[in-house]
Parts: sequence; structure tokens; C-alpha cells
Amino acid sequence: MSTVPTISAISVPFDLGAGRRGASKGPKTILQAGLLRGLQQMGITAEHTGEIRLPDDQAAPLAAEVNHTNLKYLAEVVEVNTRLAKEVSRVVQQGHFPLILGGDHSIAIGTIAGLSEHYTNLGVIWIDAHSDLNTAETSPSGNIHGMSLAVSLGMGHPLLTEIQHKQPKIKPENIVLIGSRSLDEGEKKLIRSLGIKCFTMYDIDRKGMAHVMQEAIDYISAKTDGVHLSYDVDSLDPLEAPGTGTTVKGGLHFREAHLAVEMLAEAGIVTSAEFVEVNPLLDDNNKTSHLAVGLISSLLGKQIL
Ligand code: EXY
Ligand code: MN
Ligand code: MN
Ligand code: MN
Repeated sequence: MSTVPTISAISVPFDLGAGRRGASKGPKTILQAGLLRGLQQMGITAEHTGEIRLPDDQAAPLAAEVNHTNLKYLAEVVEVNTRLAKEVSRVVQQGHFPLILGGDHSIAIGTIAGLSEHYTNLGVIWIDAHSDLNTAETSPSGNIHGMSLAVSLGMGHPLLTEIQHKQPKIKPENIVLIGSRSLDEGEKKLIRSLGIKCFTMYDIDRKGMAHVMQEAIDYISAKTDGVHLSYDVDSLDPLEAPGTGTTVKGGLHFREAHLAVEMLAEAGIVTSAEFVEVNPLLDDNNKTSHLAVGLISSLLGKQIL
């Protein structure tokens, strides 16, 4: 018998927060790589609640207002995240574990908005080559997937920060960044000024992944009432995860990436998770989708022996 709660997988086939198309095909290939079957074989009850996508009329009423910003596809990002927030909140209410399959990383806005209704001190472990802490003022691209963590802190366009009303959704002291190696100047300033805990690739090289994860777990579990894992597959080295839109050399090795989730499983602290930025159009034989299935299975308790 598994002690893991029922898993409710939510697909978000959305990629307008990213600069390149294709992450919208991520959820389908992750499911086709055998995610649910694998979880069921582990004795876990897992269901797929469906897809969160844009309506056919593409959030038209917001279009005029958003023309005045440099935020790309703002109306669409607002619409899909508003829908996702409601679904995530419903799943938590039901007592199930929300497992969100992206999609580009802008969907963390909706995930965290939905979770924030149920937690007063939500912890967030953000495993990513990037910190996604840009605002319209600091973003070099206007791509909202580079802004989702800042939005969750209450910084950014009001249409984004006001999803599900409560803001900010999370506190800087409840965030841990892991795997960072591509930070913009504005993001570095913010990390320093807010005192956000950040384990860069340098820290991982210097201390080892086991040490970093233990520090992260101790830091976050002491003061939070739930922990969300936001796992961007571009945290891995591009040799391991070629199927993603913003690859950065010098990333996590396969075993480091797995050790992180294995230690989180052992600690038993994670209450929700999302796996984002799998882009099958850029992949090599669905390698990155299979990798995501392996990481999710390990997070939910799969062991080698
Ligand atoms: N920092 C860059 C930007 O804001 O445009 C790149 C962001 C990529 C975001 C990815 C998925 O984590
Ligand atoms: Mn149930
Ligand atoms: Mn990201
Ligand atoms: Mn990233």
C-alpha cells in the first residue's frame, strides 16, 4: 500500500509564455511516455483531470489593454492561469496531490495562485537554470515564463499578480532556488535584496547535491505549511534534457537531478509539483519526456531497490 495521496495530474498544453513554440505538446508526450501506468504500478492511485487550455476566442476582451506593455501574450497568459488556479485549488480541496504537467513555466503563476488559497506559508522549491524573477522593467525578452516567480511574489503586471486576488502568494524567505546558472542583472539584484535562498551550480559543484538538498529541505520545512516543487527541465544539462526551449550548458547531471527528488520523497515534505518546459519539437526521441516520467516517479517514491 502506498502512503502517497491520490495524484491528480493536470495537463496545461500552453506555450505562449515562452519565446519558442512546442512546450504545449509536453503534457501529451509525458503521458504517452507512460506516466500514469508507471505510477499505478507503484501502487499509487493516479488520475488525469483533463487539460487547461485557452477558449477558442483567445481572451479577446483583454487585448486592447495589454497592447501597452512589452509582455508577450499577456491576455492569454492571464486567461490560462486563471483557469489553472481554479483547477489546482479544486484538487487541493478534494485532498488530492496536484501534479501539473506543462507547458512553459508561466503556468507556475496559476499553480501557485491556486495553492495559495490553501496555505498561509507555502514553500516553493524552484529547480531551474533560471530564476524567473524578471518584471516588465528587467526582462530582456518580454516572455512571461521568465517572470512567474516574481509574479508570485506580487511583482509585475496587476492582471498577473491579482489572479485569485490574494497577493503576494508567497514570501521570499519561503523560496529556494536550485540549479541557477543564467540570471539577469535585475534578477540578481532582487535575489540579493530579498534574501532569497539560492543554490547555484557553483554551490552544487562545491558542496555536492546531497548537501545542497539537505540544506534546502531543512531550510524550507522548518517554516512552511506546504511545499510546492516547481521543476523546470532546463535545470538539467542539455545533454540529458535536449527537449527544452532555453537550454543552458553546465546543468544538473542525470543522477543529481534524480537525487534531488529522491531526497524530497524521503523527506516527505512536498505537497504539490509541476514539471515544465518539456518541448517535444526540440527533443531527441522523446528523451526529455521519459526523463520527466523518471523524475516524477522518483519524487512520488520510486526507489532503485
Ligand atoms: N531570463 C530570460 C528571460 O527572462 O527572458 C530567460 C528566461 C527563461 C525562462 C525559463 C524557463 O525558465
Ligand atoms: Mn478522492
Ligand atoms: Mn523556468
Ligand atoms: Mn528555465
